[in-house]
Amino acid sequence: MKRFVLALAGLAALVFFGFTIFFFVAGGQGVISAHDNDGDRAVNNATVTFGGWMTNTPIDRFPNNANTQFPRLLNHHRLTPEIAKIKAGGTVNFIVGGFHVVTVYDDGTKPTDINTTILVPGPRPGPPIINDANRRIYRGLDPTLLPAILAQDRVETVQFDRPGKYLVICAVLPHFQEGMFGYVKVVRNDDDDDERESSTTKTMNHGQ
Ligand SMILES: [Cu+2]
Repeated sequence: MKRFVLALAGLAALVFFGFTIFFFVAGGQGVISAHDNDGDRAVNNATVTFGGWMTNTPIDRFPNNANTQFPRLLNHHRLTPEIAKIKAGGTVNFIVGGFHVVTVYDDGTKPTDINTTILVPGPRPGPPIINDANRRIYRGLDPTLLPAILAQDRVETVQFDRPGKYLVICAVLPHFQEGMFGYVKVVRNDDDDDERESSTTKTMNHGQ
């Protein structure tokens, strides 16, 4: 009987130490993958196409001259993608194609919040430009003042530190009224589901 009790105790001890070792190893891997993720979190950016030259009707912008360089009626007044998702601290590269004004409003601003009766005072060339500064956190370049080479073909890079959902509009009044707006969704570094998936993959790879 005494031997039986000893054997049982031995078995219990083995099971206990087995689990302890298992959790220790599993926990260790978790720490390793968390450290790996820290490196990934530091950098993140998205690309948003801000208008674009359409090809349903052939466009020939070559050679550069006033008649063919900017086919105004053949421009796609949309943001693609409409919602860009980045991590806090990341950047969005707005690739501008056409006569547009990149304008970003603070977290939670809705398109209906924009006062379209406030316009950049004239007289000035081109279409009216929305000038509602309330909650506006970024306004891009005025294409009417840029050299032709940059006026309708350029990149503007905007950085976002704080999590939130930021409204991005084209401030050219008729474009905004057509629906030329989208959002930048900024998530906390530890909020991203994709990151968790890659963490799992990394943990599995560590075991191989
Ligand atoms: Cu526009």
